[in-house]
Amino acid sequence: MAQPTKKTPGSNGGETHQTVDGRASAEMLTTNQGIAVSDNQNSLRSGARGPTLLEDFVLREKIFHFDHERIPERIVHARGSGAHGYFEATADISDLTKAALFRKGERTETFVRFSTVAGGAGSVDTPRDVRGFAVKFYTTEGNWDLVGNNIPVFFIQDAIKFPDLVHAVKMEADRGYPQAGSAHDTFWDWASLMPETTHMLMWAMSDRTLPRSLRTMEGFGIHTFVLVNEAGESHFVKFHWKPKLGLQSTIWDEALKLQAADNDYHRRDLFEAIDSGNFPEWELGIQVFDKAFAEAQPYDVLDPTKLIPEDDVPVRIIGRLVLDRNVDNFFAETEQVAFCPANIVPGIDFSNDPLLQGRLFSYLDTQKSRLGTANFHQIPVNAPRCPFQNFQRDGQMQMMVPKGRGNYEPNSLTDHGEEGGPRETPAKGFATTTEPTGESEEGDKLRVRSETFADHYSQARLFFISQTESEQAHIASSFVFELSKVGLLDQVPGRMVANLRNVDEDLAKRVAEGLGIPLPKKAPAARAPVDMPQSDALSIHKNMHDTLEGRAVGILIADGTDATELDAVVAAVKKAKGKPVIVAPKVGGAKLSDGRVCKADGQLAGSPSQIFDAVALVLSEAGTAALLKEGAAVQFVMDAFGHLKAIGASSAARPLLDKAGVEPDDGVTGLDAKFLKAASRRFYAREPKLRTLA
Ligand code: HDE
Repeated sequence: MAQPTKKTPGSNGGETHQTVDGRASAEMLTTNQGIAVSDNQNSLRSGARGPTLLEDFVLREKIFHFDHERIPERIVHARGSGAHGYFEATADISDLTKAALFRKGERTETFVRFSTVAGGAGSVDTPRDVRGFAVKFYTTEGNWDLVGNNIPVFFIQDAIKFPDLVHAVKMEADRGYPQAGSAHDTFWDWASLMPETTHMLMWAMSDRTLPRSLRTMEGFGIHTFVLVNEAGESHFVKFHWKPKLGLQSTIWDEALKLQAADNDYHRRDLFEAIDSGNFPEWELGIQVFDKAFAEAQPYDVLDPTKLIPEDDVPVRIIGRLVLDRNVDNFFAETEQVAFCPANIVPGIDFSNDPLLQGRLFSYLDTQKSRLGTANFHQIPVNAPRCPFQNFQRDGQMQMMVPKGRGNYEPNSLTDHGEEGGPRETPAKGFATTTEPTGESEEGDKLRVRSETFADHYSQARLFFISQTESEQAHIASSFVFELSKVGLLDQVPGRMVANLRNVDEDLAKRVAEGLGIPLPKKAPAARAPVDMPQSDALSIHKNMHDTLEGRAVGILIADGTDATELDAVVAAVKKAKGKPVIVAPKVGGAKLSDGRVCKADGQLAGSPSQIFDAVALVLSEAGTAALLKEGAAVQFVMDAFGHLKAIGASSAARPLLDKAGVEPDDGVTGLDAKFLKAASRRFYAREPKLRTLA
């Protein structure tokens, strides 16, 4: 019979159990009370065909626990992927901040969660949506959470509008759809009535919301924060994450098809990259500015719908973030991680951004309903790595065992030889600073919006004029697509286009034409927009790196594929740090020219080219002839061409290229060095030949 077991104190069931005689028995299945289970297949019943007995504590406990396995999903950012890593400070910024994590050379453990915003936890990875980029730094001075997005501005200026934004964008209240996308009545009804959303809408309609990978998107703290140095001097700061691999996005048709091809496209990509040792990396950059700069700008630096152009305040790189460990358990870590913008450490402080101020309350509050207890900070993924102690007591799920009578303050218990507990530390403790503006928090109680927040269009225009021609066409086409989905409310598209006329007349005309509606009268602007010089930092295309690193090449083979040619392509892709993925009609593989059977990584029918960054067709004449009759093979090539990807092909594969309608251009090559170069980028110049964009 199995030995009774008892848990090692503090263990969580995943750790080693001890038998009473000291033998480790991690392999032994037990109840939550440590009772060894003898039969996990059959419940206890009265007779072989009789009723189940209430006495069966093994069954009851198992079903009871199962019934409670889910917790409420996040109201926003429900679908996410997390990973562990570290942050390393690479520059000396002690003149700006006393925060220990920014001491040059300091390494800080981190946990990062990326997310979509609108969809539920089980939705897909690739809708057009903003991505969350939340980083928890377990610093030696306590946890700092930088809870940002992949877009540097936000939809609204004041926290009081957040529930309206979220209600409007999430699935409609009566019908429960659409899941995860903004292309529906209620979102555009609301957005077209809120001119302050215009700048963010420009970003949302751009390819920024269609990232190729979580590894190839930027992150932003969005709000203006404050850095405080040892002398108590403060500066304004904006935080930026810049991906080491540069920026990459998909295009709309590809994103749509990805939703069908792989619901977990981003989650899988992140997990596999880390698993294979290709650790995703970002640089942390800061834009630092003072009161004089802030006051000289045509916008308010406290307005979260505005960015600070990098041309005005360059981004200074101060550290790097490396994600080098996947989670051990999705629920325990990625689901239970609790971010809170109010988690801040000495040396960093909040500004008076009214959106940030609202967030400081919300996140703490939401964790109580999600995680069910005020003690959620004790969950391993949330617990600070530095010591933490105070007089907060008890509550559901208290995991710690505070000792002694000292649970109030002040006390004189130490004078009597007892544990008195911790004391406040004026010299080291967090002290709130005044903003660099020296703005006083005193004032009349008013429900107002500062006049300095009134210009809603200048930066939307700045964004549009900073894009390449192809990016501008994508933005115009996205507006057309999204507004074409607005059904019942026929005044909405016109209202939206009326706003867009304040951004760019050409954009407004293109959208109106695409929708087939007359150009409406320009919406009155609360404050007349001003022209700002265009900024390259705002474009994806101008910030792409020509590299194969981190990119996947789909290599299509069939019976008869030349073995030498295949080996050479695979080796070359690997050498360039790309990921070769063999695709064949049968996953069991194809018989190569030398008689060898090459196993496939994916079957053609389930591995469409949208999951790759470039494709190679390594085919013999016979193999090509066979694939010409295979719809999935023709589609594979057609989509690679349509999604502006490089196609390298054996000369024998020509008939397949012809059947797929591939026309020669720089992205269509042989299987030589030219292909590797082409596979490092996309061919946006091809697009106007393939589809009509607005
Ligand atoms: Fe959030 N947001 N938010 N948000 N947010 C949440 O917190 C909220 C805002 C962001 O991976 C919630 O734990 C309010 C801006 C990310 O776990 C909730 C307001 C930005 C994540 C919440 C904002 C964000 C959240 C839902 C307006 C970019 C995911 C569950 C005042 C700077 C974090 C949760 C993760 C999550 C509230 C605005 C980013 C309800 C009230 C602006 C990345 O507390």
